[in-house]
Amino acid sequence: MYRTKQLVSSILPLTPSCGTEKLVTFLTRTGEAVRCLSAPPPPPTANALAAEPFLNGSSSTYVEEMYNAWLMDPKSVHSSWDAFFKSATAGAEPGAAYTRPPSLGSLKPNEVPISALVPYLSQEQGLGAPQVNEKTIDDHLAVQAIIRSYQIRGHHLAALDPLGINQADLDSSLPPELQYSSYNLEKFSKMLALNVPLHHVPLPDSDSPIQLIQNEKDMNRVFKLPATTFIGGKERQLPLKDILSRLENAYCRHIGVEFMFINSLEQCNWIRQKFETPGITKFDNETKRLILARLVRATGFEAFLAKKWTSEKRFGLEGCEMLIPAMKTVIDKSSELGVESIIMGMPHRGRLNVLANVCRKPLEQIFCQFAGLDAADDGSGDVKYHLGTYIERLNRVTNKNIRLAVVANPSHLEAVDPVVQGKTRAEQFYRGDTEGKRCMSILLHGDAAFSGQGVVYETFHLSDLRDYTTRGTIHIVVNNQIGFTTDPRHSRSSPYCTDVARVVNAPIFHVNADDPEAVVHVCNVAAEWRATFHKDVVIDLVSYRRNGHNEIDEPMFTQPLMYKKVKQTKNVLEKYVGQLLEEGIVTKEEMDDIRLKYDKICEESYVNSQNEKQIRYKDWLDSPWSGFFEGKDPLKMSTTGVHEETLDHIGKRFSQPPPNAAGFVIHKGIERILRSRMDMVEHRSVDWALAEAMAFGSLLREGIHVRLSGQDVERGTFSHRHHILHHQTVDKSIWNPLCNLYPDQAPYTVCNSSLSEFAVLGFELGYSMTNPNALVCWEAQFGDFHNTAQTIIDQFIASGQSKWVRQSGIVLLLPHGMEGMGPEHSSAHPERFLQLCSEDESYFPPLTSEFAIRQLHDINMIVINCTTPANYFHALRRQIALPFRKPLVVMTPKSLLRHPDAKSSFDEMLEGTEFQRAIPEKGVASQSPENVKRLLLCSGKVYYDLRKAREEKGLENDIAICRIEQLAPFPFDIVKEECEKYSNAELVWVQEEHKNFGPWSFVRPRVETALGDDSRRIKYVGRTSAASPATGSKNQHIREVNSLLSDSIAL
Ligand SMILES: Cc1ncc(C[n+]2csc(CCOP(=O)(O)OP(=O)(O)O)c2C)c(N)n1
Repeated sequence: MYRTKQLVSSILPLTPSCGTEKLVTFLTRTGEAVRCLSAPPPPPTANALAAEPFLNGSSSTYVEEMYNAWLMDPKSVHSSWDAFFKSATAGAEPGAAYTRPPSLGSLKPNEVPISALVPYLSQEQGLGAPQVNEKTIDDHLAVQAIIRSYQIRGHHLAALDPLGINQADLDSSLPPELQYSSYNLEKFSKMLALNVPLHHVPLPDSDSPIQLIQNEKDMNRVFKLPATTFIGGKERQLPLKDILSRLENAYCRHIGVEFMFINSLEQCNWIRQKFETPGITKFDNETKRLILARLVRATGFEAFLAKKWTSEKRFGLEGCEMLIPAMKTVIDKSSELGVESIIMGMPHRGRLNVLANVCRKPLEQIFCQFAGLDAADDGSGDVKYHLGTYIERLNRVTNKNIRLAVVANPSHLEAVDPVVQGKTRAEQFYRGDTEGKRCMSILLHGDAAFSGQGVVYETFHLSDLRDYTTRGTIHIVVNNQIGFTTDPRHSRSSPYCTDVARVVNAPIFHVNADDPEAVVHVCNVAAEWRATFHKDVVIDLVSYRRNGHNEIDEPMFTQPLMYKKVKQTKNVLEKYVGQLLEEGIVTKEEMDDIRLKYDKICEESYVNSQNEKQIRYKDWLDSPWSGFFEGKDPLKMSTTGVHEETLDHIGKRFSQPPPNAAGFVIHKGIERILRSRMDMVEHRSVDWALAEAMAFGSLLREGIHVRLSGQDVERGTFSHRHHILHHQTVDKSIWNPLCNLYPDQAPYTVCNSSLSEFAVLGFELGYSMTNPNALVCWEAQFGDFHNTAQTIIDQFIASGQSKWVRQSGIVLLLPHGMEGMGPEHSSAHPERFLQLCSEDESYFPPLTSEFAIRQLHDINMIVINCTTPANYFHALRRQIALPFRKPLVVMTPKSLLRHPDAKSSFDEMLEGTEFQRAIPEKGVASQSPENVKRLLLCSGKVYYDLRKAREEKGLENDIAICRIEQLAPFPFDIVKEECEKYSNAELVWVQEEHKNFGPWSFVRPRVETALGDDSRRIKYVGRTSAASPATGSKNQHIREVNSLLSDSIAL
């Protein structure tokens, strides 16, 4: 293996991007001797590549495999390869070492006939090459090419569609590599038909090798098998007819395996072995009976629902009932291999069946969902096929405990994918399951959604990232070959609906879902693949949909021919029963008994469900936080201020260079930043970055895990954070001061994410769902980019608790501010978050001591736009101090990160201090409020501009400014108090954003509610309404700012 690597690395790329080229160069050099092998050859010229058309990416892998096999045993490869490698390693002239294998068709102008090899081979007698018969080389190479062609493209021929009308790859043509006529095996022609029992549906104009190789004599010729096939079992050579029939069996029956694009020989060989080994798909009778029993339940469940609720939508599984045995197989096998917890995400199709028969959720609870009962707990609930569940039970097959969770999801297909991944990752983290051996995820997809929704691609791209990987997800596609009413040919441009998975080198197992044993085989292989390589894998259950999109839809309107065929097709249970009866594995009586038993179970549960008077949303919770709420006063919060010593300790650690400073070279600019941080600490003050570090650090000290994720968050988009220091001369050598604050602190993770908002925010949301005692923050590069993750915000963050009683304390950090950076780097659109807040604009809650916390308790999420680092510090800490969890949306600053006035003293963060929902005027105006002519209410950075403008005009006595730090829930009480205090003042709301953006429309009715009488109004000062959030012109921006500032203070 090592030698292989050495040679291959000398002929394969040293740089990752030009792998094939270097091998090509080696094989096509025209002047230099082979002894130059150890020196990297120059990049190939276009001519050199054109000279050897066989050298494409996959053939170079093939050559590599041949070489690998040759090294282990020169006799294991065909003598032509033996000769080739001997001469190549002995220094043959370029072009002399290699002659083209037999042509796949007629010779092209630049192709070399095999005969050209013969003189060279005879010269090489001294090297021990055997006398080679040209025809033997031709035929062996042709057979090897055929074997490889089946491995690469056999799936195109597989009979995957249970209806027998569509090709899963949307292409009915036969790949030329699998046409006998493509190979120059002239002597095999004029032959008799070979009678190989093929079970797949014959292709139109069938021209596959097996059907066209017709010479009984040649079919009996024995060929040596290359090391890259396992069809021989223990045999190292086989007659041609066996080679072909075994290849057909492995690759062209009911399983189509796509894997040859994977750039790992070990992984390719692993898969070949799992599908090619003779007899590997055979099951014992016990397993067959288990598959049957599971199929009975899957089918019986849908039939029962259909019987009881004829006109209810349930998005039944009919046509793909094998999903249930498939999932159960994946779970059994994974449990056997050590997995203890499985987190699942899935769409509507078959969801109730999965809950009933995979998770074994009590049937009573499922049936109650059809009864339209009221809920016993708070919340608005969701339709039954969106709800989650969590169950811990004994896996009867492995006799081990297993935890199964199905994550609740919205209608938005695939949006749950990253959420599941984040939740899985978090669970692995808390279990210390660093290799993903104990906890894993399964994602289910519909065929149309899998290829259509971009978040699938975004989620795949998280699969191999250090801080986001879940060490392999098993994807199962319920490929019913239709999306609502749309045919696949109109819903995707890729051949298969699964092609998106190829980007991460995931093997894809297409399987005819009407062949239960084939399905179970691929599921076992998928689970083993995950356990072995910890990489994603896809199972494509090619099936059909027996009913319309839902049970009330008429599919004949749009797919008349398909549905004609559906009506003529027996369900998979009937087919499998037929097979097992024929094989004598079950009797008809037994079958009737099994069916009746399940029907009885359903009936009994149905009767019990009739006694239920209420449903409980809590029964459908996917992430129970056992112990978190118990014994807590829901309206009592712990303090957020900390000891001076803590601030000092964290501040100093955060400001120090790495401990081995002499050996760890940091950038001069970082040295300056650290010095200025240290200076602040010594003067007991903090800027934004320091306050954030102190919030994180103090939570870590208290045992709270903190995770900060997003694009470029390690440094910070605005180069202010620098949580990771990089050694300037040693690659990958880094220092993370916040991981090194206290010996017994909780772990801190800060990680630059992929360039995705949808998947990464979804991931962090999922991460936050696992454990309430963690601070999980996602930062957008600029606030407005959150809109590509809008589904996560609307469907999960804003409404998750109400729909699914699921809480999350996730923090969204959204850089916001109108600073002349153009339309897309200015506004984080606070108005959108405010509009999603559930608070009633005209309800002034009772003024009790619990006013603030009750507001937090009752709202769906918190939106803040603070002006001081200390307030940011308290807001972050408050996320954990609360006795419940709410998402927190923070409009974070840009220029304020370095604004000399935007600093706080340690005094504002010490014990006894807390988050300030609003910061009233504290200057001279507050001492003579009756003289104040105008009270400006504002939020965020504009405060500093207003303060400066007021000062420049000497209006400190006339104008008071009150900052609304927490926009939602709205500080009605403080605003009321301030307005009453300045009873003679005109009330003005000032914002930087255009009138139709920003908080104005949210604030206005609330100020009016706070005022409580109609005599006083609040006036707007700010930019006018606009289509674009900000101008692209610097000058116009300055004009707009000047205008709004002068209007604000114009008395
Ligand atoms: C993001 C999104 N867009 C549109 C829809 C509406 N919709 C619901 S189901 C469906 C078809 C889904 O087809 P497929 O993924 O093949 O799953 P199937 O229903 O066939 O099981 C569509 C378009 C949706 N739910 N989510």
